Amino acid sequence: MLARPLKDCVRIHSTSGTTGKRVVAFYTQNDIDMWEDCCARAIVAAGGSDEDVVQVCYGYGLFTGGSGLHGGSHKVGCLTLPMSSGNTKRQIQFMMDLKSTILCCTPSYAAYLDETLYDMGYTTNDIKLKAGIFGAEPWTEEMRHSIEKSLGIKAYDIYGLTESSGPGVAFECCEQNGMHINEDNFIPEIIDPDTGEVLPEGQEGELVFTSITKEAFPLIRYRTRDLCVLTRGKCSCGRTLIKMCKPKGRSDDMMIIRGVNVFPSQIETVLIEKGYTPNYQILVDRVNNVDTLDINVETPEGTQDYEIPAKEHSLAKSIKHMLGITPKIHLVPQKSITRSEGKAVRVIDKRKLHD
Ligand code: DLL
Repeated sequence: MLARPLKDCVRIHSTSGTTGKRVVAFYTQNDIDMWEDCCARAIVAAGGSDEDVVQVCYGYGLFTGGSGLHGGSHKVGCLTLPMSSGNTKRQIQFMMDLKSTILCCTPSYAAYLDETLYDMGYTTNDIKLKAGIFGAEPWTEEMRHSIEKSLGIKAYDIYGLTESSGPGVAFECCEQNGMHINEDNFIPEIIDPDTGEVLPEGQEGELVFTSITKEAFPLIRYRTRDLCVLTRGKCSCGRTLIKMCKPKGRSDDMMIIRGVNVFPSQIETVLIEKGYTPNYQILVDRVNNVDTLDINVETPEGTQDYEIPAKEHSLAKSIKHMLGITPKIHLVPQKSITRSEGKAVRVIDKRKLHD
């Protein structure tokens, strides 16, 4: 899929390949410049300027998150901390010592950093963060509010995919209500994932991109598998770029459990609304030809042992209300669910192993 001789290319990035075939994307210098401009716009839209200290905790290396936001931060003239992900206590130390003002990482890692900050005995009074630019995985409005409240920041969404360059295809502005697509570089369309038919503005379907300016790895009506809605309207920030809503999940993320379509984000919404942390694990299996849905959730602080069955029952009832099927809830000890430093793995679908 390379559209330029290799000698014109200056970089590659790649997807992890854990959920399918690994994609290797190539970049010319112009491609890198365009991509970094897109990320710079995201930082400015989140209130960033050359006065800011940007802590980049997306992974560096083959993943596009680290390099993309790093390049954008340079373009804006921010002081850039190329932390990459991991070494969470050190992240907190740098955040305090260098007075980071903008945090860039996955939303699940932001939640982990937040938890670690408090575990280390600090509070938001000890840090100077004002904004976070979080993306690379689906996250709910409930998770946004929870992170904003706990870290005392504004949390902005950012979207992109390796095939399109990386983060920065779309970014949120001060309205925090959908992401502006960089239409001078990417033409978006929404299609019906089953028929391929282009759907009118405002209807939900699969997001498709055509790149206008990419040289080495151009996209022509590239299917992202992300389900979303496009809306064009007046934005209070003054930008006229079309907006995409938060992706509702990937068409290939959707689980069909006992015939019901289930997205992990629906479960996350209920958990956070009911005061649980966003640390959970969804286990799907098939026993005697019947699908089973088990959800491990960490027990809220201060819960007495005798309260656990009632809490599990009440949570199962709320999720049944949302999904129409009853899950088995297991309240597990606090901090027993592995924290993610990059994209969180929330679903283990054992049915795929049997098939
Ligand atoms: O995740 C690029 C990225 C890095 C975006 C950092 C934002 C921040 P991939 O690893 O190729 O690239 O994964 C792309 O991740 O098709 C979506 O399914 C999902 N995704 C990315 N951003 C969001 C988001 C990077 N803001 C795939 N909300 C995409 C929901 C997202 N899903």
